[in-house]
Amino acid sequence: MSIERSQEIKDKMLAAYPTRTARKRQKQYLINEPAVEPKQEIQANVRTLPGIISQRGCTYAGCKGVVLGPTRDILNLVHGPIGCGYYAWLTRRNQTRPESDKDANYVPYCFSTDMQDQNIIFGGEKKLKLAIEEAIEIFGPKAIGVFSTCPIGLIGDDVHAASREMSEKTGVNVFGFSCEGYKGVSQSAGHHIANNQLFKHVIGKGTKCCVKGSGKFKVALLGEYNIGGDAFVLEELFEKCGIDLVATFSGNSTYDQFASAHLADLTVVMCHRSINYVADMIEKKYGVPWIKVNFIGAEASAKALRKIAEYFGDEELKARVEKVIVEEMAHVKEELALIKPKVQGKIVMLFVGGSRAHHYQELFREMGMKVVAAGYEFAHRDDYEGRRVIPDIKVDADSRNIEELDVHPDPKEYRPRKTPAEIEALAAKGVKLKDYEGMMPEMDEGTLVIDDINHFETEMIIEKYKPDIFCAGIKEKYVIQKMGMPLKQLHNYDYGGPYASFVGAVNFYRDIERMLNTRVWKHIRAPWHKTEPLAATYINELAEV
Ligand code: CFM
Repeated sequence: MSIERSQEIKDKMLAAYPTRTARKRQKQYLINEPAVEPKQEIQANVRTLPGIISQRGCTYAGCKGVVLGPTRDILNLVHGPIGCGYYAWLTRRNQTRPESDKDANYVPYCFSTDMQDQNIIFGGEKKLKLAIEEAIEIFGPKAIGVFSTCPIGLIGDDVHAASREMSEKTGVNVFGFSCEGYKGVSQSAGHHIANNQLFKHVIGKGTKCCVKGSGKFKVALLGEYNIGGDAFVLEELFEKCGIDLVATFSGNSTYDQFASAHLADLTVVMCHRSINYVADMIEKKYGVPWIKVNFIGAEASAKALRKIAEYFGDEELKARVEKVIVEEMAHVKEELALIKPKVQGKIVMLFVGGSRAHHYQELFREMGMKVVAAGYEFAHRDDYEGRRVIPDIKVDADSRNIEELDVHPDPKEYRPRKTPAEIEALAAKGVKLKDYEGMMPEMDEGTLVIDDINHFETEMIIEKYKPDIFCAGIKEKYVIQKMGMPLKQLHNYDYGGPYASFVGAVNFYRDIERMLNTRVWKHIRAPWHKTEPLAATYINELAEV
């Protein structure tokens, strides 16, 4: 896509808006020029313009739904009306596998305080404490998370005090989240709140006896939420390589895993947006460094494994990793040889969350497909431009609203895993700690980057670019499919997946090829194709004739 063509489309989209809206909106569009200096800057993580119909979610969705949702033995209690509680309920997204039938699994349950009018008027803390007591009595969980919904913040219930009181009374670890839906500009605020509370109340509480495996290579995997079973295949992959997965945040996870994540010797981060805060805080307090990885795509998975092996610097591990890559790649290459000729050159657009719009570009690149436009719903500038911009990101009233924890090295447990000289040597080998370069440097020149895309813009870029496939979520799916174009959901994978690791890549190649080449799209005729549009003439015009 040429810069001129993208510019033309950008101008057309902006022309539809009132001047003030266009002025604000244009800061969130960018025609990518990765080689240009100074580097381009995009506006992100700001309030959605009123009336624009964003695809974003709320703070409660980010905290309860995303970060804590997949945890199976923390009882997640939603403090609020039952409408919000609906989202505490069993979802297809969160798969989990307890080790035995006797192990706790609260994923299929919905726990809510079911606030009624009179609780809203007179306060709901009493009801919350009773609900906590009842939950402990019936389920006997190791921990309870209490999630505040919008009305709770409005009436001023103190979920933290109530949680503290119940913790002291019962001995169960109960902690609250001030994750009222309106708290931030999107679900991103909810991620941060979830990170803070997990760090304050869970991480670090575990001891060595909680850690599975006794191997030399202990890793905590952050930002992996087991969508479509991704965590399951990653667990298998790590095992094959002889790497011990101490904890996953939070796909297929347990409370004990979270509690002992600081005992790993390396933190690897998949979704940077949702959990980089925990990775940073673990490093500061316990001395465990973190690296950014991506296990979406076969090449990406190989790269991630090599990065981990290089970090540990153990020759045996490196050899084992290479052997696994060769084995896995054999199948991948076979499949790619069949699929690639059928999909090569097809055009893709991805507008997803805060990391997948980047991660899935690797998979499409492997298939020889072309990404012409991409964007996040709620990511920050660092996810677009790289972490180097973090010091320059303006702190506004909305981001100031979210607590920043002041973290220091733990006097007893801080143990730097690498010396400064080792860190330097790793960087020289391409393993940069605490680094993420973001999505834009990996996208082609002339591609369109749009933050917080709305429905009008979605339709516009589809009309202008005519992509072969659009990747987004359920809110966009049927509207776009009615245009006669396949939409691949990347929030929950429709009915497919897993897509992580080498096995996942093969699943993805097959699913995309099927979606692209099925003839069903040619048979779809939008309603406006079938019916003659209604036409009329003014009566007074007729009278004049
Ligand atoms: Fe991270 Fe996620 Fe994502 Fe996200 Fe999400 Fe998600 Fe997502 Mo939907 S944590 S940013 S808040 S990878 S729910 S599992 S798929 S928008 S791109």
